Amino acid sequence: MKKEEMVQKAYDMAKERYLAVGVDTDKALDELQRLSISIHCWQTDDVTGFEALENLGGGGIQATGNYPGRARNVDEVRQDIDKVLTLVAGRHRLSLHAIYGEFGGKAVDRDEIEPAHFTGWMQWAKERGLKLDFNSTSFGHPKSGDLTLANPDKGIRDFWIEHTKRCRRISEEMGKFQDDPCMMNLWIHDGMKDLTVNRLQYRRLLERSLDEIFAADYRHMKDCIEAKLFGIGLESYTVGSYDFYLGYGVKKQKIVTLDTGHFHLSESIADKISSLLLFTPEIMLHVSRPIRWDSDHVTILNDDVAELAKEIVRAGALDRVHVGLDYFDASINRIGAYVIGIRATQKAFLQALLEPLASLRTYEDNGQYFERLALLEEAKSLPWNAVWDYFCLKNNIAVGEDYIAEIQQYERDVTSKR
Ligand code: RNT
Ligand code: ZN
Repeated sequence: MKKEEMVQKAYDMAKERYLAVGVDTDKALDELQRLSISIHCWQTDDVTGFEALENLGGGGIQATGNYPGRARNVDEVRQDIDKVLTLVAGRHRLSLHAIYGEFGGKAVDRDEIEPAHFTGWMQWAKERGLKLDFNSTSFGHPKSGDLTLANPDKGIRDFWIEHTKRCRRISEEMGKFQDDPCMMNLWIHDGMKDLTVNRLQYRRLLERSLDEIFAADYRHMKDCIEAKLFGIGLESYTVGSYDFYLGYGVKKQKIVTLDTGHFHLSESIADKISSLLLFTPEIMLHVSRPIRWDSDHVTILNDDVAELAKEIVRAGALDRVHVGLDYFDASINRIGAYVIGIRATQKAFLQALLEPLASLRTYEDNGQYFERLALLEEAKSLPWNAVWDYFCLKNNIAVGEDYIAEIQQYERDVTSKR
């Protein structure tokens, strides 16, 4: 039997099987088709960027591994993203960091960046029907140190305030150009390595910096603020903790970014969705995979991601939650890293969309908790993978493991020659 025929047959059977538990697979497929994932550009080059500045360094972030073939310039990033897009179904977004501008070999410092440095990206994205998102970059710079927006030194603080203001302006231009709001994420690493005795001071400074940054109102971009638990070398205190940004987000109605690697490992990120939906306007996600710490391993289909997707679908919040990825593994083929992570995220949402929710909720309403648990268990092995294969087939992209060979070929032809 030909593969297409097999996939079609399996889908027809799966469709019947799902109907028996009250689930419409065609409807689930339509919703999955609309799920737009914000693909992070920084897995292409290990979060290096293309500034022509001297003395970079400065810490705040770290990628590990030295697999050959990383993108060395904007053209190579685009080439790699183009390849990735041929191996995943759906229409997605691309999330850029400020250090990925087109600076034409000139030393443009972070407090000098302008929309003009990103018009090439806007044009390129438009040609592909991609929407752009944006991020300010406060790490990897001589002024990064341990404190940026929360630095008691006004000169350094102002430098980063100016940078972040400019990032908002760039995001506004992107949003206007693409006629769709640009999600701008603000994450800073600010913190201290050891016991800190003036925690309030730095948090107050960060609050003031944010107020200043957010003073201008924009219509085509949305602000997202991302918390973190700790950073390497900054283990004892993080200025922008979850409590801090949750409080700020609720007070100022900003979008809180939940990075799945930024919490205690036993904490459920999925459980935060329903609370944030009540008190903040929308939610931004950085789907990642922490191993022992915020290690930014490639996203896979594990229980954490599956549960996160389920909570979003159960809350009927697909239109209020923005799904972005954030990992950078420099130890394996980078194109492969993207494809695995994007496909895993889509699989998690597909499983969520195929959940027999009506029956589960009836059981719950009736206090039938054995029945609820039993159906949840059985739902795990319903033939969702037949629906997944059909989704890939219908979109004309590699079914199952077929993408491995395609990535190996791209490695032979392109990345191995860099
Ligand atoms: C770092 C944050 C942040 C970065 C990117 C590059 O811990 O997760 O989102 O990974 O901005
Ligand atoms: Zn993140």
